Amino acid sequence: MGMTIAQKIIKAHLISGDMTPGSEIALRIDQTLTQDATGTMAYLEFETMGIERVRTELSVAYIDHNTLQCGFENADDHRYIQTVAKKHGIRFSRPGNGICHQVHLERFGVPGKTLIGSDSHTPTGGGIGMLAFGAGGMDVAVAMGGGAYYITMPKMFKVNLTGKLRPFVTAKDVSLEILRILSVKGGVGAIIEWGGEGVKTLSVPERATITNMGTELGATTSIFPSDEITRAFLKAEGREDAWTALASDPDAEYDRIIDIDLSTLEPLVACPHSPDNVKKASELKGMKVDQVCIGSCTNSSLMDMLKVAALLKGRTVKPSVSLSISPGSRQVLSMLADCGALTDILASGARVLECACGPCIGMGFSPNSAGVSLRTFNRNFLGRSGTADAGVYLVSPETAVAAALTGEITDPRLLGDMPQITMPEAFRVDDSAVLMPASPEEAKDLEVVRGPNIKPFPDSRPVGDAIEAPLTLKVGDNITTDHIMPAGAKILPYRSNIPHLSQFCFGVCDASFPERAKAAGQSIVVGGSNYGQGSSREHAALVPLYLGVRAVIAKSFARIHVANLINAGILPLTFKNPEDYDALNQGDTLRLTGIHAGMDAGEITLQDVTTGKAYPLCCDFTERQKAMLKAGGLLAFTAIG
Ligand code: MIC
Ligand code: SF4
Repeated sequence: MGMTIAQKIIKAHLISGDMTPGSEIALRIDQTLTQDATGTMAYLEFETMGIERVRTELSVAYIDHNTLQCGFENADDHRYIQTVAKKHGIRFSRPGNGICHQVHLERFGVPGKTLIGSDSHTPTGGGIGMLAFGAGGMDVAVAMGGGAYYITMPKMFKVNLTGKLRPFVTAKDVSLEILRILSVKGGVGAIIEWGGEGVKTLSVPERATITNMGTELGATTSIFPSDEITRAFLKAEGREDAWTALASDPDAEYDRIIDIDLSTLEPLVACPHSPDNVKKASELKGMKVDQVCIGSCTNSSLMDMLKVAALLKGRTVKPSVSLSISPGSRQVLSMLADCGALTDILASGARVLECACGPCIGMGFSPNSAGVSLRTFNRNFLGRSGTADAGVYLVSPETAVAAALTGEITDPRLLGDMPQITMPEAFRVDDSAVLMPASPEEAKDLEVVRGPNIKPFPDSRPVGDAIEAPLTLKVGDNITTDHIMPAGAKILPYRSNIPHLSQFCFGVCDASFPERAKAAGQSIVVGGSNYGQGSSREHAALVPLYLGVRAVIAKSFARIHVANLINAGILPLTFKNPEDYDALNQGDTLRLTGIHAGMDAGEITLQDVTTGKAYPLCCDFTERQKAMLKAGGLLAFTAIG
């Protein structure tokens, strides 16, 4: 039988396991990336493994999230990451060099290679034909040490593209269309391959916009073929030698095929507070807009920015709107400056921010009270912007410009003719902001600098045979990691300080949770379906661990989060009968007994001591996961092993 692109890369990297969907497989990882908000933890974890030098082909540490330095914390973290990277063989992308996914695509992505990153949007690399996964920091630490990355062998979905996008309809609208079709849960357990004739009409940055937002579908990852368009992109980056052709076999089989005719799409908008709440821009026409933000790892490529500059040229941003533009990388920003496009952007009245995540993760530029913010980003979860009552709408750069100029949601096709933008034959290559690691000899004497913000991570404990604890928090469906462990300018600087972070745990849902959990000593959390969707931040497991959470019971879990819970030694269980969720009440005392035998049998009984009722729970763990839970998480397991 023929193979899909992903199956071919998996086969070439398979260390163990059977490539049948649902089985656990172990993959060899060629490249890793970290960003600063998850990187400090990942490197602390790597250090505990006692390995002198990374064993990957390439590992890069980016500084792009925590760039607002309002105190010593972020600067200290940057210094720690810079020194730890230099010592252990990791390249260091300096603050200001750009957003990890954009820079990695430009400078390091290689078709056919595997990449894991401690950031959920690592699948952006699928735009260049990499098999790229978001992962928790501990998994990245293990991969840096040469260990395997374990995933459940996914199903294969194909999106078959035909036709060509019409002017003002973009790759972002393709991402929103697939979210409309599949929802934020529709990609769970699947790799999405993009194929068909329509693929030939999309540039690498456009493909990367689409694979980037595959994360919002819950997909394991997304991937495009590597073809002549990929080759031209790599050539323009001065890296044509990194190119190889990649295509699925004509008789490859897919579990699901979705057809999209690009020529029928329209400008779309994802409304608050979920990326799959999609409407047509024309349906929202006239809605007043307070703020527009252009950038993020979804839409900050040179092509995006050139289009934005061309549309803004000679026009002025409406006085009632505040417009921010963050180019994705120093390469993008310097090329905008070289060709004069930056001057057009500035002349329009836009505020140009540094090449970083910025407003996307609430690092500045929070909207006004009850504000309407149009963003070219990938997530619009409640509270993520930093303003609790703001409404964030996700759009393409073209739709963003239309709103900035008119002050309201406007179909961008009303802006007139789309200026012709072509991809340059050569990008401006300057890797001087990527610092090389020290040689192994030089590294021996190097000191890793640790500021006072860096606190040890919480002690995990082995999962025992019984847990009796109160249900300290019951939450609903689609709880994101932004609910569990919010980010933003006030909180993000403490990513290396779990005790401090713990005060904000579940702050969006119930600000009294941390106190209640601490008072209880140990507790259980109950959630609905798709619990833990969104980011890869392992803090959404480490902080509950610190607060004494021993088990999370949900209708279903998101992939990266469930791995992070197991890595932290927290027991994730699912309801055998989802309706049992309704019978549990916050405050009830819950009891789990016979946990070890239950893990082997695949089922554990939950007793609600308060109501006297019992419910069956599923625990479908692999032998490795069982051993990890019994050891108290991945680090303890690695130490024992
Ligand atoms: C995000 O977009 O939510 C983040 C911030 O990039 C996270 C990582 C983090 O929380 O540090 C992600 O997507 O994994
Ligand atoms: Fe940064 Fe936003 Fe992309 Fe996350 S989604 S990596 S915060 S730009």
